[in-house]
Amino acid sequence: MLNLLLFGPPGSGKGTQSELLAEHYGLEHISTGDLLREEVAKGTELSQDIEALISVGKLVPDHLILDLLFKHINQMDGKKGLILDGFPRTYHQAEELVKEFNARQWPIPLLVALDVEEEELLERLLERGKVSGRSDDHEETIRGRFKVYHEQSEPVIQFFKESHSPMIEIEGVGAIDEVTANLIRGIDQFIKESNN
Ligand code: B4P
Repeated sequence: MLNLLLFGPPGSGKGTQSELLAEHYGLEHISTGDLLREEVAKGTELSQDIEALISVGKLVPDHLILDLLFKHINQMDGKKGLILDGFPRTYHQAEELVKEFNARQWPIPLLVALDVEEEELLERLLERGKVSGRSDDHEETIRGRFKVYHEQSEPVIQFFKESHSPMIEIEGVGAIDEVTANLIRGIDQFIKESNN
């Protein structure tokens, strides 16, 4: 069972590449950003709290995303491996993920970190903002999301190092298909080494 985590700053291509990798490896793709946007679309009381956080570039509370994600995973048939896109985004989410996967006797996922410079990220997200209609794709919020990424999400890398969990870093700049090829090369190498 192959399990992957697509990690990186906002706009690094997590969503874009996760879909392509899910297709290539036959994995179930789960985007926590999409799960939250679906929750917002339902228009419940919780939706308003989530939208208020997303629109200013803040993360939603860990307990909320953990609950939403594992409920979603429990509804799946569980045969396919998973690609989680945008999760974990905090040290605590990473700890809980490993606990949960251990409890299910599933292999700890490979963390695939996409590396892209901030100027390129800003350009991509402003471009996406012209068509996405997303409340968080404008400059002030994007800069806030970069700050949140450095402060709250980068420690996930630290967790993976400390716990000796599998991790690779991949150059995320270039045409979309070039980045996909880089990713597949890195992941295939990991699979080969784990089978030896
Ligand atoms: P997400 O939905 O995860 O969004 P993202 O980080 O902005 O985007 P991503 O990296 O997927 O970029 P994409 O492929 O679209 O999160 C949104 C919000 O939800 C968060 O800020 C947070 O509030 C909340 N949230 C989500 N998960 C959470 C969690 N676990 N805990 C707490 N809160 C959570 O690419 C961006 C653009 O670049 C696209 O337009 C794409 O076409 C373009 N692009 C991609 N690759 C390119 C390339 N190689 N060259 C040129 N352009 C490229």
